[in-house]
Amino acid sequence: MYTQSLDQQGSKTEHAADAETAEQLAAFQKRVDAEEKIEPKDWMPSAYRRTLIRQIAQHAHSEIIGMQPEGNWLTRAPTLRRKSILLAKVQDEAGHGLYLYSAAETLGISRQQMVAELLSGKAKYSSIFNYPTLSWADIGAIGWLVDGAAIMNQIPLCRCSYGPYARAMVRVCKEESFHQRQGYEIMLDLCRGSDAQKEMAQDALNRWWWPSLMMFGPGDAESTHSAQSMAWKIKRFSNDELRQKFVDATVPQAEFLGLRMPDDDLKLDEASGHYNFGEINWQEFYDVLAGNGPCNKQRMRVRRAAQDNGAWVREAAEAYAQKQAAREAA
Ligand code: BYC
Repeated sequence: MYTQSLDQQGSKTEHAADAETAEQLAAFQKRVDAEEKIEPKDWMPSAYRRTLIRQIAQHAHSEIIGMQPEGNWLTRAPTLRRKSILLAKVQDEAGHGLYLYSAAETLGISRQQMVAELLSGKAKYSSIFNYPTLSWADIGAIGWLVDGAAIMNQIPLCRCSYGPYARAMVRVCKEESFHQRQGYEIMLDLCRGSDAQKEMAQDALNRWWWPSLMMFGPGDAESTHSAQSMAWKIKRFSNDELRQKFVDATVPQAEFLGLRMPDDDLKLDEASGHYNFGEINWQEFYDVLAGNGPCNKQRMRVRRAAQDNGAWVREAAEAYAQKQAAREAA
């Protein structure tokens, strides 16, 4: 019912898009500049609504697809403690996906439509989840680097101008912070272990470092949405600014582990206090976005199968809800 009324509101807004006046746009920008939160029933430019739906849906899909690489190690975690922690983490990712789908629904798109766009290949999800998890150390590297990069990107999203997204991010960030620590703890244990374990940690770092840097998106000159998203205070920092912050925070952590970063050009610039780093292989990034990463096809195949295999659960839940509603109405 709630979603339906928002859907109608959404279509009216689309219909009225041509009629957006300079006064409306200026008044909206004034609210954003004054750091007021924009709420679902407030007037907003249709392009602001579209940008948020695109970004939040992509973010939600990333959380859901992101369960796959880690899920791969649930049955092979080395101890019961590690298995229960990993189970909780993967379950958290599902929860993040659900908060985010709910936040996007407040903009007038249905969950079914978002899922359909993911399954048809129209909607993107984060490039990082198209890489394989080949060893247990990859679970450590994902927590340390992937969740670490995610936190760097998501802490500023807690101040996003759109209220429901900003509020969802507060809880997500608290959980991501725990995820990052569990990943670093795995890396620390491996690095304090045997030579073979340390080598496994180094190999995971070698494979995950560059894809983690790509998570922040293309460089600022190539980023199509950044300028407008920053003006609307959806994004608070550019892709390159966040990438630099991540590098600066992570290099000392690698040093503490006693691991080498797989980048010969990485060097601290004493004057700025920032690390200079080597050229990212953007061709690889765009290949992954085009569906040609090492695991794109597998990720989508598994997601489609999960959708099909879960159809009976959705049907049963809907039948139950209808039965309850009919009882209440009687
Ligand atoms: N992968 O203009 P730009 C997690 C696309 S989940 C794929 O800079 P924007 C976790 C971009 O969509 C982490 N596509 O875009 C879960 C655009 O294409 P379209 C996910 C990417 O939106 C489980 C085009 O490139 N986090 O933490 O201003 C386990 C041009 O880019 C990527 C989020 O989703 C990419 N990496 O900035 C563990 C955070 N980068 O849409 C951990 C929310 C760019 O025009 N999202 N593209 O066809 C954001 O902050 C922003 O959307 C981005 C990109 C910084 C990612």
